[in-house]
Amino acid sequence: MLDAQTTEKPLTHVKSKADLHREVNASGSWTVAQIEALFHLPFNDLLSQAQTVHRTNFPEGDVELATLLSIKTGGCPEDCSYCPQAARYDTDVQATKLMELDDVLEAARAAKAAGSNRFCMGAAWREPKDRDIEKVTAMIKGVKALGLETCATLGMLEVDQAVALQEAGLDFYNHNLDTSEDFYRSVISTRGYQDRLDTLSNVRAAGMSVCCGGIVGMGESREQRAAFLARLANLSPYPESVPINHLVPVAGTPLADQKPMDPLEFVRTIAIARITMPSARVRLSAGRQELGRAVQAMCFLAGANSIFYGEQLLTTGNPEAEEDRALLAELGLKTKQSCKAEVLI
Ligand code: SAM
Ligand code: DTB
Ligand code: SF4
Repeated sequence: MLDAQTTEKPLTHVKSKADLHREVNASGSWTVAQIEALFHLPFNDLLSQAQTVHRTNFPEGDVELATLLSIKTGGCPEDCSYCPQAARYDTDVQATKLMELDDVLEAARAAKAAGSNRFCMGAAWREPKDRDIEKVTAMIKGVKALGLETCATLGMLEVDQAVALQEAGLDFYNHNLDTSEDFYRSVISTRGYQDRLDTLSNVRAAGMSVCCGGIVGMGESREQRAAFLARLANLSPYPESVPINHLVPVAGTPLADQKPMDPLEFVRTIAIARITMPSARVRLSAGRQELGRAVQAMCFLAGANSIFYGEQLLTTGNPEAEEDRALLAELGLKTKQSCKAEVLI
């Protein structure tokens, strides 16, 4: 019988598409075509590549738990087509005033007690006023003093506002590109892509870490998804945190009737975020209730290593904390918090 090794010459001179991507991207920049080629890889090859990148960059394999709190809900003047908090859409969301400091701190204590390591405060503003910044800085100081990582998402920021937040102890600012520049125009008209890029550069200038991702499943094409991931990966440096939201279609918003995207395409998107932004925390964000356990498990395999934790996102639901703990335990995944505790012992 012929030895397989003699019949099948190792094709060392032929580079796979995946090898080409790795080489080209030693330069650190991604073209849309390269990312589209990743989307076209056989599913198992893509996941295997993503898992290798993941293990190299996160040998602990831990999952970060981030808790969200809506500190100011609804009544937003913007027209983001996906958002239940836009005042112009008739949704069930009731607008509220900015929360009181003590209530925010109580929620942060509860998040910490439940095992969360990051606390993210979200406000439905186009941009904060300076008097809002004063109130939010007090919240940041209080949350930070509890020993939690702090994150805020308050809309567009000027550089002096970003500096004030950083000085108060804000670790991360979340501001999403949301989608590709061309698809963006069909989703939001009240602010431009460049406004978002400007806020991100103000956040960087103030010395904070960037949390920036977006939403998939809004009806964008695969090419547009690739263009969106290329924009994120080509930010210099790329974001430390990358939330990938699956659209939650909310009644009353223009995207209420959007058909869910193919779950395998969602897993591919996560894998490509991992490959193109190797050391970022890739967060499985909105839409986890709809994804179910099996798809989430595939997302963890593809390199997701952060989730929003707690039964509420901003205005929509999220899996129960207990359900998430059970899922992570079943998959044998440690949390970032438990890894820290092991180090301390
Ligand atoms: N108002 C601020 C802003 O837009 O920058 C901060 C809060 S806003 C709700 C934060 C992000 O939540 C959005 O950029 C979007 O990615 C995500 N989001 C909002 N509604 C969503 C939905 N229905 N499904 C999935 N993600 C959503
Ligand atoms: C992000 O990218 N996703 C979070 C966080 N950043 C602020 C928000 C998801 C919101 C989902 C819709 C809602 O609950 O209102
Ligand atoms: Fe307002 Fe943010 Fe919702 Fe857009 S995503 S409508 S800016 S709260």
